[in-house]
Amino acid sequence: MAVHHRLFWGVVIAAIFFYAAVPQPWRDLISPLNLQNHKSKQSPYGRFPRFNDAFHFVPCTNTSVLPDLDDANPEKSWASTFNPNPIHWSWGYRDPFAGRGIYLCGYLDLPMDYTNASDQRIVRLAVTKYQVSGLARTGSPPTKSGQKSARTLVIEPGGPGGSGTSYAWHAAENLTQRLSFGQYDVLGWDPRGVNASLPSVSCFPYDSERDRWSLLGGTYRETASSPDSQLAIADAMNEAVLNACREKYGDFARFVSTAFVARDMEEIRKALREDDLTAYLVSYGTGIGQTYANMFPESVGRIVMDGMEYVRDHRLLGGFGWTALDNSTNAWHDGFLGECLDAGPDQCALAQAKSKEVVSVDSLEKRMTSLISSLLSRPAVGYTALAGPSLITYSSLIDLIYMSMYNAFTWPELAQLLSDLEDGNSTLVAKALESKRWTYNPTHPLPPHPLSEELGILVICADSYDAPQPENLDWWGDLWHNMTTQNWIAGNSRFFDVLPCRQFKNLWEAPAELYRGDLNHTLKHPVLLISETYDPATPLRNGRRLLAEMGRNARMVVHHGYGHSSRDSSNCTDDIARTYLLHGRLPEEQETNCYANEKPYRYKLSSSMLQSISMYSNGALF
Ligand SMILES: *[C@@H]1O[C@H](CO)[C@@H](O)[C@H](O)[C@H]1NC(C)=O
Ligand SMILES: *[C@@H]1O[C@H](CO)[C@@H](O)[C@H](O)[C@H]1NC(C)=O
Ligand SMILES: *[C@@H]1O[C@H](CO)[C@@H](O)[C@H](O)[C@H]1NC(C)=O
Ligand SMILES: *[C@@H]1O[C@H](CO)[C@@H](O)[C@H](O)[C@H]1NC(C)=O
Ligand SMILES: *[C@@H]1O[C@H](CO)[C@@H](O)[C@H](O)[C@H]1NC(C)=O
Ligand SMILES: *[C@@H]1O[C@H](CO)[C@@H](O)[C@H](O)[C@H]1NC(C)=O
Ligand SMILES: *[C@@H]1O[C@H](CO)[C@@H](O)[C@H](O)[C@H]1NC(C)=O
Ligand SMILES: *[C@@H]1O[C@H](CO)[C@@H](O)[C@H](O)[C@H]1NC(C)=O
Ligand SMILES: CC(=O)N[C@H]1CO[C@H](CO)[C@@H](O)[C@@H]1O
Repeated sequence: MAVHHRLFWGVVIAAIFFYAAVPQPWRDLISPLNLQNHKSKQSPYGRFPRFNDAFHFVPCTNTSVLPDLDDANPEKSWASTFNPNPIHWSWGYRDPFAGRGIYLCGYLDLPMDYTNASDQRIVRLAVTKYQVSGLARTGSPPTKSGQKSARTLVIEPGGPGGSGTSYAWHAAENLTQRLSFGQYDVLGWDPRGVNASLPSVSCFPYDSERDRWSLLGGTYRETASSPDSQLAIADAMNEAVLNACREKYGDFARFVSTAFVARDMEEIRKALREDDLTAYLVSYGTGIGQTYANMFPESVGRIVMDGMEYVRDHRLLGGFGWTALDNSTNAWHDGFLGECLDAGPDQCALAQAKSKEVVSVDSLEKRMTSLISSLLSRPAVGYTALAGPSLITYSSLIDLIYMSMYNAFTWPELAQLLSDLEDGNSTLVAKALESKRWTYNPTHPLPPHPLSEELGILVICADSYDAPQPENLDWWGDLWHNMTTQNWIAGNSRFFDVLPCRQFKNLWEAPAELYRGDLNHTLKHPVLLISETYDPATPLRNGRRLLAEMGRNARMVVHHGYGHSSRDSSNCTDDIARTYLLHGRLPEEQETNCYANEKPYRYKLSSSMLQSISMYSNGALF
């Protein structure tokens, strides 16, 4: 969230800076004379929203907030938020004279229940589009400027629960460059229940309440003196949280399944007036993509999925959790530790020998294991100026390690922090935990809405609703044991994602729609899958199984690199994705191997920038 604000404000500040710096002709069109026309709602670029625009787009400002669901005339309320003064708009970073792109904000109203025409309720989806050609000035001769691109790259960052509008703010300019040489507009939306879309699901009235709660709930199995009683506590807490969701949102949980999200994406395609869909879908977004492609095979244009899920697993009880467990410990061993030693002590603090012994991957792994397990009997203590006293627990440290496996760009930092902790200095780890773990920051003003955190659980549990469920907790206790034994890094975190499903069924009727068909429909155009060898959340095995089922309706890049999705950049992967998105051409072979350009601990600045941009999707669910 902090990251989003930084970039958002960056845009505003850049716009002010440009105003001061630009020469005369540009100043003319944003001169104070033009700026005073607030009442007429005229701008040098005309009026917004444009006539007949299904998304009601207006240039984004820092005050673009969607009209409430109970607003009797939302279009009018929205139109009145239009600020005709272009200095308040969010322009792209590029030179203001050379085809400035612009961020447009809008919304799409869709049925809450697609399966019941007599249910009048709607969801209002927040949409942010980066239009690469910028805007055309009123009265200027028609050019490409101000027009939508031939295809629009629809993006989705995953989750479930990730915000597509935030993703657009962070990444649209990079993505259009990387994936289309700047040819395509980029559109992100907040899925139903998420962030700025309405309703937005937060079952806690304030983020601080959720923080408190998570302190109790996030306890790892290894630290519990009695796993059974710890499980009973976690289960009761889940019941309380889901019950709060039902109190606050009624039957909404019946309408958030991935099948409905796929229908929303089809409505977005129609609103764009494009014959078929062009998209870049990441992580859980690939689950939306697989479902979409098989529900709407005739609408499949050029769809790239990156960080592969296999949605058949999500139909099974706990599947969303256990399907993720294959490779995070490989990433730790071969990547975090192995590449550390390859890079050497100048790049990685842990490569420094602490005794006369030569450091090997195995000896380093032993040292780390004993450091981490030492926290089982007693947490380490720390201090931060912001929070005061702090504890470094076994559970919180492993949470941090798991998060870091998502993005190899963070590894030097993690190595330094573990090395310091080993030497008895907890300053860095306390600071990292403080910034990663808590949402509420008492020094910041209270945000207008709490985060839509609980939406993710509702989607995961809706998608596995019809799986047979054991009555008692024993099966779940077994699953917890199995998952944490298989994977000490991801096992607990992934188990906590699925345990709430035990309670979901007691609180809601069946979801209005679940897609249960095959995944091998014949598509209008084949899709491109990108699946990573060391992905800590979406293992290569998932991509392979989907590819086997889809056959010639898909091709796959096996991306040899670290981290979640293809953020460990590879020119080979990018070239294949771009050729496909721009020209519709795919490799002949089912699988193509691509290798990351660089190695962890040795990234150059250019790719570090890309990495930090994508660090946004670093949440535990993604
Ligand atoms: C929006 O940005 C303007 C500066 O462009 C600032 O004066 C105003 O306070 C901001 N409004 C909000 C709600 O942040
Ligand atoms: C359809 O919606 C109507 C109006 O809200 C409601 O009364 C009815 O129960 C719904 N039917 C189903 C099958 O959900
Ligand atoms: C990504 O965007 C940032 C900020 O606009 C820019 O500095 C960087 O060069 C971009 N990277 C790519 C690969 O386009
Ligand atoms: C990922 O996990 C699978 C299944 O456990 C294993 O066969 C494969 O070797 C692992 N990949 C890597 C790169 O270690
Ligand atoms: C602990 O680490 C911090 C951060 O690197 C450093 O500023 C501090 O001096 C260290 N403390 C001691 C006692 O070495
Ligand atoms: C746990 O693992 C055991 C041994 O592989 C297996 O028999 C059992 O079905 C698993 N239980 C669950 C709930 O996954
Ligand atoms: C899809 O796979 C199923 C088996 O799972 C098979 O019966 C069906 O014929 C396949 N459909 C197509 C279009 O290949
Ligand atoms: C990847 O492409 C960039 C931009 O074209 C180039 O500068 C870089 O050298 C390439 N890297 C590799 C490893 O091919
Ligand atoms: C309305 C709302 O909740 N908006 C949030 C969407 O997500 C971004 C990034 O997390 C927040 O900054 C917004 O406040």
